[in-house]
Amino acid sequence: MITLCGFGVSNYYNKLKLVMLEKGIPFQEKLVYPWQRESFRQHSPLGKIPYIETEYGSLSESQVILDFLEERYPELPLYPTALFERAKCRELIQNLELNAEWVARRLYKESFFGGNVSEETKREAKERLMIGLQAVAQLAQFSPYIFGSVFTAADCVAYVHFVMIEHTTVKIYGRNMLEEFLPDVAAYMALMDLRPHIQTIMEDRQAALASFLALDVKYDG
Ligand SMILES: N[C@@H](CCC(=O)N[C@@H](CS)C(=O)NCC(=O)O)C(=O)O
Repeated sequence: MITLCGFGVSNYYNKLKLVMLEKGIPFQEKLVYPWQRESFRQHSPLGKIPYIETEYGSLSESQVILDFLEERYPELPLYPTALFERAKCRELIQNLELNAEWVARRLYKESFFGGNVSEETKREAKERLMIGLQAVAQLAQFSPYIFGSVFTAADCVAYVHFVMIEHTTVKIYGRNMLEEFLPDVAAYMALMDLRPHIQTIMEDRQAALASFLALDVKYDG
């Protein structure tokens, strides 16, 4: 049995929870807060969540975990079967994470956690985000799923990160950069919102957010 460790406010945590729900993998959740990092650094060297505990040992980095889960549980695959298509799907995922979400993340301190980010960081992040979103726009298909006619791992990644990027660009720049670069995104998110497992992770996220806010701890992502 896989144990998913982290907390349900995290988009990287919810990416893996969605993957396991969609693949029908039996798993349990263990509440681990990122600010308790010294207590779990042996499982996740950077002290980041999520990480998983398995019968083999623990594993961190959500994309590595996703690929492990795909190989460990090949029934109900979340990647295309053809070799090159699989690589293209991963190319889209990498751009979503490294060049879009990871850039927007520099602004979460202000967009989600009540802190302040410098004007220089905002300017720099905007430029890089434009480049990243352009790359995503070039690779995304929205037909109707982000990588074609079948739901894939890229949808598990895109959905959770789009929620964060949209909120952040509206809050920080007063414009929805996601919609500017990806005109099909609203219809896509509406389609995804119909999926029962997406509804589960979003409901759980609301509950996790309420518990987190009640703790009144200092955390900025
Ligand atoms: N590249 C990592 C990113 C994970 C990540 O940034 N997690 C955040 C929560 S969403 C975290 O642990 N933040 C606390 C920290 O960086 O100290 C992955 O894909 O798992």
